[in-house]
Amino acid sequence: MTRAHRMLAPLLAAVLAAAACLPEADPVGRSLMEMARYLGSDVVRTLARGYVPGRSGEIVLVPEPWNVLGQWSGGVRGPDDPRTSHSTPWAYHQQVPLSLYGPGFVRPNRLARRPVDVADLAPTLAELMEVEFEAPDGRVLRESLVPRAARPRPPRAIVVVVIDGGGWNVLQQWPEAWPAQRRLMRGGTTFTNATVGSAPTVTAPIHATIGTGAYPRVHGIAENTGRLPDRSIGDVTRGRGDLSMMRSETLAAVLRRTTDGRAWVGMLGHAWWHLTLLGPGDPADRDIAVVWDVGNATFTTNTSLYRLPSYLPSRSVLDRRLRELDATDGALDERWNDDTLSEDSYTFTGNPAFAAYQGDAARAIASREPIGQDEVTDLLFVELKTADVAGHIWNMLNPEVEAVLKVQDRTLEELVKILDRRVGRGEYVLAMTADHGQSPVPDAVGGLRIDRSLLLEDVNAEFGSVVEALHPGDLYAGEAEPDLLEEMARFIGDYRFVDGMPPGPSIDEAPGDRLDERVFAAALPGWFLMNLTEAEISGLGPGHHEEGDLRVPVEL
Ligand SMILES: [Ca+2]
Ligand SMILES: [Ca+2]
Ligand SMILES: [Zn+2]
Repeated sequence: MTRAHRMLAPLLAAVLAAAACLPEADPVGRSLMEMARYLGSDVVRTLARGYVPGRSGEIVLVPEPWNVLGQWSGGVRGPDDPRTSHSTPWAYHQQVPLSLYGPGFVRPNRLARRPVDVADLAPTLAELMEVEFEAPDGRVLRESLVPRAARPRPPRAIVVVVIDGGGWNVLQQWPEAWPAQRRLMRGGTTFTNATVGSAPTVTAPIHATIGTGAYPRVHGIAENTGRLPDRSIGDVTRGRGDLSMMRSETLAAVLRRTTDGRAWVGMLGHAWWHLTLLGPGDPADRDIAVVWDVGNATFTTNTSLYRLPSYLPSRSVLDRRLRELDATDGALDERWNDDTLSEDSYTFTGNPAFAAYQGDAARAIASREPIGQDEVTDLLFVELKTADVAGHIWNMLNPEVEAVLKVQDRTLEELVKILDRRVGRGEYVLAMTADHGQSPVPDAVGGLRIDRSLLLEDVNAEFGSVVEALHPGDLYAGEAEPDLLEEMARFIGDYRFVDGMPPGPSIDEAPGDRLDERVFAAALPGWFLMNLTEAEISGLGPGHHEEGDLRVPVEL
C-alpha cells in the first residue's frame, strides 16, 4: 500500500465498496507508448542501446530530470544531503568531453559539433594505429584526424585518460579546476556534442563501450551490478575482475593479437569495472593492470590475467599525502575539515590526497614502462576515479569535488610532460573523455528524492513479492510475465512523490504543492524497448524535456 493509499485508506475502502459492482477499471497510469513519447527519440534510443536482455533489469526506470532515486539509510540529512546517484539517459549525465590531442596525427585547434559518442573512440584509435578493427557500433571520428596520407606512420603511443564522473556538467560547475585539460582539449580536436551513447550511465558499461566500440546491448556489460549467468544479481566482474561476461573484443586485445604481443598494453584504474577498458588479458602476455583493493587499502590486480608492477608508490607515500591534507585544516586529527580520513571510510579514496597518490602511480607507470620506445604503437589507459567518489560523498556542487578535479588535472599535465620527454612531441596521441556526469543535490535544481526501499515495498505490496532488486536505473523481476511487467511499469510511471518520499527532515520541509507530483518520467519493460524498431524510435519525436535533447553542443 503506498503512502497516499495508507493515508486515504478509510475513504478508499468506502469508494471500493461502492465500486465493487462496476466493471474492472482501466489500468493505472500512462501507456508504455505514451511514456516512450514523453521521453523522446534520443532518450529511448539511448536506453535501448544500454539494454541487455537477461542481464539488465526487467524494467528500465527513468526518474524525471533532476530527481534522485536513492537509498536514504537513516533518512535524509536535511535539504543539503549530498548523496545522489547517476544512471539516467538525460543530457546532464550523458554529455561528456571527448577530445583527441596529438600534433601530427590529430587536427589542432578544432571544435567539432557533430553528435558522436564514446563508442567512436576505439575505432578512431585503431585507425591511428593502422590496425584492422571492426567496431560493432562506433565509427571513426574522421574529422579529428590528419588525413592518412599526411600521417607518416602510426603514433608510438596512445594514452587514453578517462575521468570517472567527469562529464560536462561537472566540468562546467568548476570551470577553473581543469586548466591543463582545457588547454589540451583546445589544442587538439574536441567534440562539443559527445555523449556516452547509452544508459545506465554507470562505470562498468560505459568503460566497456570505451574499450570495445560497442554499446552494452552488444558488449554484454549491462550494469555495475546486474544479472549473472547463474541468475543471481551481483557484481558483473564477481568482485574480482572476472571479465567473462564481455561479449566483444577490446581494441587492446586486437592490438595485442595483431602485433603478436609486441605492443605494450596497460591500465591504471581503480575499480574492477575499469578492467573492461582492456578486456580479459592474455595469460601468456600478462600486461599490467592496476586497481585498488578497498578492503586491504592497497593496489591489486587479477593475477591470472594481469601483472601488478613492483614499483608502484608505497603506502608511506599515501600516508604522507594524507597527513599533508589533514594538516590543512589546522589540526592533525585524521580528519579533513569535518570528514574522517580513516582507512575504512569511503572518504579515504575520495579526497585530494588519494587523487594525488593515484597521480603518483600514473607517473610511475608512464616513467617506468617501455611505452612509446619502439615503432609498435603502445596503449595505456589511465582512469581517474577520485572525482566520482568525491561527488558521491560531498556532491558535485561542493568544493571538495573541485579540489579533487584540480589534483587530477595536475596528473594529466604531468603525464603529458612525461610523454613529451620519453616518447617525444609529435610521437603520441592523447585521448580524453569521461564515463558520465553527476547529479547535483536535488533541492538545488528543483529535483525530488525518491526512496528506493519504499518504492520496492510498494511495488511488491501491489503485485506480490516479484521484485528481486531495485537499482537507480532498473528493476529486477525475472519471474514476472510481460503483461505483469507492463502493469508494474505503468504503476511506477504513475508513482507520486508522497508515496516514495524518504524519511527524514525533508518530510516536514517537503513542498506541499508537489506531494502529488509524478516522480518518474517513464518506466519501460525491457521487452518493450527491444521490440521497438529504429523507425519507431525515430518517430517518437523530441520528448517532453529539454534534458532529453542529446544533440545540443556545449561551449568549451
Ligand atoms: Ca585535520
Ligand atoms: Ca611499443
Ligand atoms: Zn559514480
